[in-house]
Amino acid sequence: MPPPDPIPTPLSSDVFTGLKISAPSTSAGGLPAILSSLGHVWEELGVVGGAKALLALNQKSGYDCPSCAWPDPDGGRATTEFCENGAKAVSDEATTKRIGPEFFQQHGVAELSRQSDLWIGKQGRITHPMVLREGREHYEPIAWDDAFALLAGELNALRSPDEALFYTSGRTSNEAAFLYQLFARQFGTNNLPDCSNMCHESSGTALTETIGVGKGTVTLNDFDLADAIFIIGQNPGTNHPRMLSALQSARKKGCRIVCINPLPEAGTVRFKHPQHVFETLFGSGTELAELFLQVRINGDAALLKGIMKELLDEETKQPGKILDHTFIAEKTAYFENFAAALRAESWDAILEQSGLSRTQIRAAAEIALSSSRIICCWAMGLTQHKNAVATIQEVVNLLLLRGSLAKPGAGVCPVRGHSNVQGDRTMGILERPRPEFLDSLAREFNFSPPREHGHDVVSAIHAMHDGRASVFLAMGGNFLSASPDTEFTAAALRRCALTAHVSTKLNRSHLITGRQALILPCLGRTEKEMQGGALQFVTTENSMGIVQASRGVLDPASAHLLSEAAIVARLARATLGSKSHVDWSSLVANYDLIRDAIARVIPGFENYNQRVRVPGGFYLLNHAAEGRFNTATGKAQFTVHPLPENKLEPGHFVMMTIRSHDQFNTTLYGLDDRYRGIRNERRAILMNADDMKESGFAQGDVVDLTSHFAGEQRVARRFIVVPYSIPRRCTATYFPETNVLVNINSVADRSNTPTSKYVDITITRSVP
Ligand SMILES: Nc1nc2c(c(=O)[nH]1)N[C@H]1C(S)=C(S)[C@@H](COP(=O)(O)OP(=O)(O)OC[C@H]3O[C@@H](n4cnc5c(=O)[nH]c(N)nc54)[C@H](O)[C@@H]3O)O[C@H]1N2
Ligand SMILES: Nc1nc2c(c(=O)[nH]1)N[C@H]1C(S)=C(S)[C@@H](COP(=O)(O)OP(=O)(O)OC[C@H]3O[C@@H](n4cnc5c(=O)[nH]c(N)nc54)[C@H](O)[C@@H]3O)O[C@H]1N2
Ligand SMILES: [Mo]
Repeated sequence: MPPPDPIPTPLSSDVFTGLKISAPSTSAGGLPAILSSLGHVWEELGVVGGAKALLALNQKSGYDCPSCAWPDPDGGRATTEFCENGAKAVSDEATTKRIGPEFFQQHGVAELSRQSDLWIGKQGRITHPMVLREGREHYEPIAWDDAFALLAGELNALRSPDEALFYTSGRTSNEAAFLYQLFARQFGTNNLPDCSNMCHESSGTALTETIGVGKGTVTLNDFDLADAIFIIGQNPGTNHPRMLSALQSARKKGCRIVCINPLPEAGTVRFKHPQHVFETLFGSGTELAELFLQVRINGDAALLKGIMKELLDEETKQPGKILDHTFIAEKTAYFENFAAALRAESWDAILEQSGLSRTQIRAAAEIALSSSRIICCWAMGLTQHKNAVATIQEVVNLLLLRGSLAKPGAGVCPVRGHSNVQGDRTMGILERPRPEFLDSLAREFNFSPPREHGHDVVSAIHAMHDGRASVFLAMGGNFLSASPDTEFTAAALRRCALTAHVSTKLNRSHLITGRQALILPCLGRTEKEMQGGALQFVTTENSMGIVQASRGVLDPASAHLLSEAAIVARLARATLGSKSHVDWSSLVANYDLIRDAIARVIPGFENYNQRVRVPGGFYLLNHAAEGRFNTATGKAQFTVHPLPENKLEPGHFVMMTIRSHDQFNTTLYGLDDRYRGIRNERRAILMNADDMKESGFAQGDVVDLTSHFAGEQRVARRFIVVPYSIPRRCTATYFPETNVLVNINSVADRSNTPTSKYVDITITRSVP
């Protein structure tokens, strides 16, 4: 029997902050973006420190931006190759504010839990390792050796290594990630859940099966060569602002851009390049998208089928002119099955589910049929649905029909989130490792890695919840707030013997803990890493498979911080002792040695140390980009999927949880969602004005949201209704305030990703 839960600690603050609404922006970037970034930088860093940090950002001799995973241009980099959000991410990490032992002595965990996420995040960098002992209200300082001994003791007391969970968030460098997975496997488990499980897991699953690699196949150069770019379920103006420069440049070369989104997101419509001063001040910006399709939430599969039906019809009218028959014959499998199933699909269902007209779908099809080089980009709008894997495979189907793969200017582009989430996976952070990877790890380090698959995020939460796992260690991230079903996840974490977080800043996961808890404060990407008397650099892989060096430039926030790699090495020594034959101390004293080991274990990393020292780094091999498909048939595969069932009962709505402009995942920089014209408030629900009228709501009404899944309900109270341009019966709220509504069992087929973009809700007026 699990022990009864202690008095529940608040999981969030539900205080309103004072909503202000204005018209949504029609363009992104420009002067407001510059002013907004400088404001954040000065507030956190002061003018001098801010300039130093920003000048090194994304320079070939500097550090990799800790914000998103969008690549840097290959050629000369502007001295300001950063964006508003990069600047905010840097100031958030490089802030001059500090929280040390006095702070924790002053504030207990229950008190801290009542604060808002914004307040918690703004307190500053954590300076000392801290421990929360059983039954105590306050974290106390602990010496590093004692912290490692405590964690090692709990790990070694487990009945089985599979009762330990080793979570990773995607900021961790290749070097730290490689050591971390090695430690977990030498300890004896593949329990390596990571943020990808909630993010692009569906893309990895879909692509591996159809084209044989789980990554994108295009690079930035391809953007300049594309005839058409489809941007599906992604908000680059806010989440990948540097992508807009690539789109702008493609547009100027005549590329046609299509945006598919339930919301008319700023930036994809019109964009002012913040680094082109003249344009920023005086220009009206470039019109990026020529076609915007305001699809219903999860109507993408229907829309894609519609576009492809038009292509098949047109092929019947102009035989041999529309489909790329040579490519289909030589490079693909299962075309006939696919075409037969698609012909049988009904237009009624397609129109109904997509919420679009036949004319709109025809317009998209016309762009597809007149473009021989097509790139499809997507992000969370496609990956976080029950049928996510299937929808992404429809994207692949579309590209295969037009032969838009494995040639310049064409291919798949899943746009990754965290700056090194792709690299962490390449380094072996994955709960279902491939046998060849384990074989080579075994050879290099002379041990037998566990072969059974481990837990992903959702199954890790279940395991903690029912007592099958009880030590939780996180390499970065904010597991409680980022995970679905906040109350359920909180109960799971509280049942652990120990929860421990390697972190730069305080977050809610430090406040909802196991019987004991540790905060292990680490260096961030912007800081100098000294090991073995020498300055080290780390490496990362961006969204397009480019691996490059990152060198911090700032002095560490505190003399007590360790690097993530050093934390893993010391923990491994404390836990494994003489059972491990790895020379952890030497590896961590010289990161070149870690990279040499990576070079021997992971294909594509040969001569890692030499190649990554070349400014700009190197591209990893991508067989699919070269036309070699490592699938069951050795070809790229067409796949057949039924239309998803998006059934809503009368009075129900579908809710997507999205990012505002002032946040990086669970880290809040501020309370404004500037481009959408929603300021100073995050507890808002965006609704269609006709739906509001029909349900009797007016702007500013305060409502409670109830989610419904498999007969279970979850409630989130006090949200303010805001009318917005969104299809009927679709609504939007901000992540993570509404994670409490995402049922733990509502996951994508096969990728097990929480369906954060499809929550079935009812909306009722709050009782004051
Ligand atoms: N500034 C900033 N940058 C970030 C992040 C951040 O929080 N802040 N997070 C990083 C991370 S980890 C990630 S994964 C990425 C996330 O980048 P995005 O995927 O752009 O982020 P979301 O806000 O989740 O936006 C999803 C978009 O999909 C749309 N959408 C939702 N449901 C559907 C649907 O059913 N169909 C279609 N077609 N569209 C839909 C929404 O309207 C929204 O525009 O950004 C990364 N970069
Ligand atoms: N409802 C809903 N839920 C979602 C999503 C959604 O769209 N909707 N998106 C999902 C997605 S795409 C993702 S990727 C996950 C994100 O999940 P996570 O990656 O777990 O969450 P973050 O908010 O990015 O983590 C922020 C914390 O990381 C720590 N940190 C920052 N920098 C460093 C560093 O350099 N080293 C270390 N060790 N720690 C550091 C800080 O303590 C900070 O508080 O959330 C997922 N959850
Ligand atoms: Mo993500």
